[in-house]
Amino acid sequence: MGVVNVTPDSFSDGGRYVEPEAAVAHGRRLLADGADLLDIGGESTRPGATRPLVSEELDRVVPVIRELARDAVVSVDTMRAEVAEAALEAGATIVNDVSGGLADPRILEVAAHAGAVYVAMHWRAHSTRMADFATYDGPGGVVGTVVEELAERLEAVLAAGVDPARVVLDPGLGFAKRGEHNWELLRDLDPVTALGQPVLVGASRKSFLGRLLAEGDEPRPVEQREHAHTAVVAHLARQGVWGVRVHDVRAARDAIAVVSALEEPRQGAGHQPPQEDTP
Ligand code: PMM
Repeated sequence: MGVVNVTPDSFSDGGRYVEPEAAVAHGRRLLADGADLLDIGGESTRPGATRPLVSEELDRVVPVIRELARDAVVSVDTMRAEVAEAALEAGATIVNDVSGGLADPRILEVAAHAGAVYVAMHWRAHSTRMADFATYDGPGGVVGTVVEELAERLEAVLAAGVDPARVVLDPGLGFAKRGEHNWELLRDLDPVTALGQPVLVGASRKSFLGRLLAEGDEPRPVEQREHAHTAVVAHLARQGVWGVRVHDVRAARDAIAVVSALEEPRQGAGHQPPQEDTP
């Protein structure tokens, strides 16, 4: 899943694709790099971010979705029912709701009514306040608690009428989670997979990678976290996740090709013809 942030303030690529033409061109580049689908969002969820008006969010995403959905599978990254509805009308077929239906419960009915795929991410509060909710003191620790809270969201999603075959779950790395929480979730994804739904994970460029690679107190800058992220993608591919939400599609594709080659030697390394003459 290639990320197209049509926002002035995302931590990873804020402002670069805020003009519709730039966002569409970026989406096309991600498709050329091998993205299976594009995730188009108009609200930054970086820690501390304030929310755009509904009208602003609509103006950002709808024209970009309309254009890219002509030749790509498109998901809309939104927590708002109204935006999801307009995005689905414009050609999106997936609703990626980082709040898992908590921010605007009507979004579940919108997804159900449209027969859309619905991604429910683990979430506790909007970006201005989420750092206050990063505690997981229960007996199951962060993994047990996230699984429990995701299971509740799954129940709500199904109760709203979304087809069970169309629900994807996401542990929500970085959302009301500190670095150690993200690492624990990455280490132990099986309980999330055991909920029986496809799993999506977004680790790309996130600050826990910046801190891992810090020099002294200086986190590694956002644009220099890609090698570490590629290693995370290889790990996730080994876990059999359904999807990875990434900014650099080429790097992720390469990591997945390596894992496929290791797991299925005869079909592995993608669809290359055999090259007998190379060592
Ligand atoms: N992360 C961001 C935005 N949307 N959606 C899902 N399903 N999972 C995520 O981890 C996720 C998301 C924040 O990252 P960005 O600012 O780079 O888009």
